[in-house]
Amino acid sequence: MKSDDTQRDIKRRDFLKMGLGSAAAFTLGGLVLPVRRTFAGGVTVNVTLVAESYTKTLVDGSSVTAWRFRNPAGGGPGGLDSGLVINSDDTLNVTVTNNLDRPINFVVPGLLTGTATVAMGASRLYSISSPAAGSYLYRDDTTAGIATAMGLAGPLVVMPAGAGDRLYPGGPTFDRQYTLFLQEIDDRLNSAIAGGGSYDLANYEPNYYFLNGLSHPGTKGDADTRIVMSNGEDVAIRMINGGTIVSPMHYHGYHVDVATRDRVVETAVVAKDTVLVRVDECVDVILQVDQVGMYPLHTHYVPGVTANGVYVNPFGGALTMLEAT
Ligand SMILES: [Cu+2]
Repeated sequence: MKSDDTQRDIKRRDFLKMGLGSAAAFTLGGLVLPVRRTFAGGVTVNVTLVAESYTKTLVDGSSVTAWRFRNPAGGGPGGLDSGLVINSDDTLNVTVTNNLDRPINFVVPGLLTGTATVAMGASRLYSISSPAAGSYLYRDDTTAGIATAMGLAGPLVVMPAGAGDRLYPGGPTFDRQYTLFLQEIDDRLNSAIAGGGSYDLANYEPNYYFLNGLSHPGTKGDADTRIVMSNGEDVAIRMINGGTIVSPMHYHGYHVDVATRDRVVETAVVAKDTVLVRVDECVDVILQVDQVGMYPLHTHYVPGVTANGVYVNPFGGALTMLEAT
């Protein structure tokens, strides 16, 4: 689908509506991360995350009660209310304050599991030292998936110490990097949980889809979520699935090389147009920009580019733009 009519239509429309965006640093957890930088590193990073319920406005104007980790010191990429960037020789101290209606915990698959819960109204310290470089997510694992489905999750990026332009020590270099945090909402679940009820995840069928907490067209209007590039660059894109369903992410206009899946280096690298991102999985890819233009990047699960099953604007879900000049 590199040059289908739909894509050309979107491209024309977007050029008319958007103009050209500027290159974006991404801001996570109150730490500004320029796209290419070597950190001093070796420091202790202290962060507070407040687990809380809030009202999330959806792209079709409806709203739901959702859960989030909110960092009072600053939000994550896009519409996320937290997101963390540290260096691989740092120590990360996360104090979780639980303002939800049940105990939760804080885990980082691949780094920190089996942690103690934090009771309602209480706070607990979770600590990580010298993590391996790569992309991670944090979430709860004591509510049988309900908290994650409610949105209680966020991205953690660990940069290799002394090599801020690489995904991992000795790995491929990049000129820019972006993080796309994949989530979705089944508003029936959110309503049931917010109302004090329960929900059988066997019936889970999401109807709203997000990249960095945003749905199209909010995605392409956001400096963290619109993938702005220059011809000739290598761009790292971290796709982190903090949701509850698998997402096949389709790149128009370009092929990408999968560098790592869950921090494991991909050995048989084949240029791909569509990359599967499983639940809980972090897939880092390198996009070699070999042409100028504007192309969509989206989930190829068709309900995922709608809002409650309806095409709006003309899409309403997990779709953003790749834009190279
Ligand atoms: Cu496509």
